Amino acid sequence: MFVDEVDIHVKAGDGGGGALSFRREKFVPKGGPDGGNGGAGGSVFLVADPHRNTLVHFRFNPDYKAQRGGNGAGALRTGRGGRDLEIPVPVGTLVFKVDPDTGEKQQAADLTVVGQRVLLAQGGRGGLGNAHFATSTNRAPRKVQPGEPGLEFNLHLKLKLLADVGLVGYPNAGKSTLISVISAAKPKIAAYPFTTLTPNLGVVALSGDRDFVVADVPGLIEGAHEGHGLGHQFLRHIERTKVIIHLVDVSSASGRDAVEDFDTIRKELKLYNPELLKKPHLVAANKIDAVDDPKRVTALEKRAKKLKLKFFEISAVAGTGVKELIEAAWPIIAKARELEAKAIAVDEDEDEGHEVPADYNPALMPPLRSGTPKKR
Ligand SMILES: Nc1nc2c(ncn2[C@@H]2O[C@H](COP(=O)(O)OP(=O)(O)OP(=O)(O)O)[C@@H](O)[C@H]2O)c(=O)[nH]1
Ligand SMILES: [Mg+2]
Repeated sequence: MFVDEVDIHVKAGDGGGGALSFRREKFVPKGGPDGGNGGAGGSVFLVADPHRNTLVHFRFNPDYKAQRGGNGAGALRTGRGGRDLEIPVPVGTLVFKVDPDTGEKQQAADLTVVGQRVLLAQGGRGGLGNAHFATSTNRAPRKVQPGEPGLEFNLHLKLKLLADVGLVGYPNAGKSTLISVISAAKPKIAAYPFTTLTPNLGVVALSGDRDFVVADVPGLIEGAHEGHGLGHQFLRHIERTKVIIHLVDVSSASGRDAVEDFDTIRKELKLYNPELLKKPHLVAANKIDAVDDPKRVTALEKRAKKLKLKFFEISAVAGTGVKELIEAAWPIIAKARELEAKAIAVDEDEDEGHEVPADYNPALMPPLRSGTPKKR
């Protein structure tokens, strides 16, 4: 099951309480306070895991809690620290903090890199034991602190897959067939529309160490923006792609007008997000093996050329022209990756010399519970 939006609740561990204790040894009367501090509660992190590509596991487990810190003990023993909780999420997961009162969402993180680890809820600090409060005038303090509560949040997770190439087209155009030919993905393929109900990802390996990720999204039809067919709901998964391959069925058997189909899909893309049309597009006339009226192909080619888009004739089933198509996508991907790498390098340079304030709280958001934890 493919799930790309979920609500979860996370809670960091509470800090352990400080201990109230006095040293008791034979022949040492009034041994003095020796209550140790409580341990810190565990924090909650999200980690981008390349082996996940849906949020489905959250559907059944919406609550996450890190371990609390242990209480302090006599003989100045500090409580053990609570274990941190790491929650794996697919790469491309956006995290929003949900205001418990208004339901308003505010973006808190975007996990775009494999292994990226984001602190979401900081564990509470441990309370101080009575040993801490001993002074020259109060040598037997009975004061201890409770542990600080761990922060907790309501979160909304939204997946925007990170693929290099997005495959779009009418239902039945052959998108799933193409992804099954160029990658190891094995989506369902059938001779009826809306075979694909959720996006599929595939890795395409070219010669050398070149590879990229393709997303096959469910077919679009006219009026998708109004919810027709499967609607626009999956288009956000191609918003972050670097290239769009627009597949058009030009076979005579389809009984469809290739140019009309092509224009309809472009219109739907634009209605969803005009930026989608600004991405590089490659137009692929598919099912070239089943064409008996070549005019269908030339008309589409003319339309593509008019828009200054590269045009390919392919047969996903027979493999004709497929290599040329994916090789044409590569330079665009390579260039975009280079620009991305540069942008990250610039970011890192700018980070240099930034001073982190001493009271910096790495918790990304203000706490859910009312009132902030007590200052010490
Ligand atoms: N003759 C011919 N048939 C093809 C070709 N590519 C795909 N088909 C057939 O077209 C039909 C639809 O293919 P799919 O790959 O399921 O199409 P899709 O675009 O993924 O369709 P949806 O998931 O419904 O949007 C299947 O019967 C395929 O065998 C091709 O190059 N030539
Ligand atoms: Mg399909």
